[in-house]
Amino acid sequence: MEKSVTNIFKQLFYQALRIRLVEEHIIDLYPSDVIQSPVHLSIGQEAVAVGACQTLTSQDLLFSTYRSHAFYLAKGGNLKEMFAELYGKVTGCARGKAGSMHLAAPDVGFMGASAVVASTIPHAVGAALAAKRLKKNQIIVGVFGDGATEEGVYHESLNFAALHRLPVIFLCENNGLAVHSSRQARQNFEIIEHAGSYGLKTFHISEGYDFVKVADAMSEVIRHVRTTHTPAFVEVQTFRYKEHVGPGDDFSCGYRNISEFHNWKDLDPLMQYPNLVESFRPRIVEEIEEAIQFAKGSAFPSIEELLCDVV
Ligand SMILES: Cc1ncc(C[n+]2csc(CCOP(=O)(O)OP(=O)(O)O)c2C)c(N)n1
Ligand SMILES: [Mg+2]
Repeated sequence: MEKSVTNIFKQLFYQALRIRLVEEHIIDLYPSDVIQSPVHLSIGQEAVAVGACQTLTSQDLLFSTYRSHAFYLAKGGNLKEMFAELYGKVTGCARGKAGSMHLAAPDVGFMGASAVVASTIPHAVGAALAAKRLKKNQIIVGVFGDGATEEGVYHESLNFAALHRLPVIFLCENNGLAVHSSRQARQNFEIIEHAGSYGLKTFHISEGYDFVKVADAMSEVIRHVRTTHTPAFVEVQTFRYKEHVGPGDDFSCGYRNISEFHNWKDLDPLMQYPNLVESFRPRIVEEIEEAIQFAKGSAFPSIEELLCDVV
C-alpha cells in the first residue's frame, strides 16, 4: 500500500519521473548509435535538479555540467530540441553541434554546460556580477560535482563571489565519485567546511533523493541570497546509479559497492511508488516518443551550419 501524497510531491514526482524515463529511453537507443555523443546520465540524481529548479523563476539563470539532462529539463528546456541535439540534428537546442555534454536553453535560463570540469562555475559568477551591476532581481546558480571542488577555478570563483557579495548559489551535487574514484580517496577536506571558509553561508542537504526536501531547503537558500545580497553554498548528497559515462551499470568494476546502491534505491521515491509511476508513465512515454520522432524526422546540419558559431 503506497502512502498518500501531497500535490507538490506529485508534481515534483512527475518531473523527476519524466527525467528518469527520458534517460531510460536514451539507454535503449544508445546501442543503435543514433546518439553519437557521450552521455553522462543523471539517473539517481534527478531530485536535486527537480527540487532546485522548483524554486527558481525563468529569470534566474543556471549553469551546469556535462551531466546535465536533468537540469536542462527541470529548468524548462525543450524535450524535442534535446533529443534532436542528441541525434545531431539541426533542430537541436545547439543546432546539432553540441551533443549531450553541451546542452543549452537560454530562453528558459539554462545557460549551458561544459565537458571541462568546473569551467562553468566562473561563468555563473560572471553572470552574477552582471546581475548585480545591472541591478537585476536575478539569482544565478552554478551546478557542479564533488570532483569540481578540486579545481583551482572553483576556489577563485567562491572567493570572488564572497568578496563582491554576488547573488550566486554554488550548488554541489555530491555523488561521492569522480569517474572511478571515491571522494575519500581524493580529498583531505570537507567540501562544506572548506566552502564556509570563504565566508559563504553554507547549507547541507543529506536527503538528496527527496525532491520536496531539496525544494524546501533551496527556498530557504534563495531567501537568504535575495535578502542578504550575498552568495550561498549548497551541498546535496546524491547517488549516481549508472556508470560515469555511457548507458551501463558498473558495480562490477570494483571501485564502489552495490550495497550503497541498494540503500539509496530503498529511499528513492521513484522506486517506492510503483502505482504513481504507472499512472504517469503513459503520458510521459507519449511525449518522449513524439520527441524522438521529431529528432528522427529532422535534417542534419548543412556544412555552412557546421562552420557557423563554432569559433
Ligand atoms: C578540467 C578537467 N579535468 C579532468 C577532466 C576529466 N573528468 C571528466 S568527468 C571527471 C569527474 C568529475 O567528477 P564530479 O565533478 O564529481 O562530477 P560527476 O561526474 O560525479 O557528476 C573528470 C575528472 C575534465 N573533463 N576536465
Ligand atoms: Mg561526483
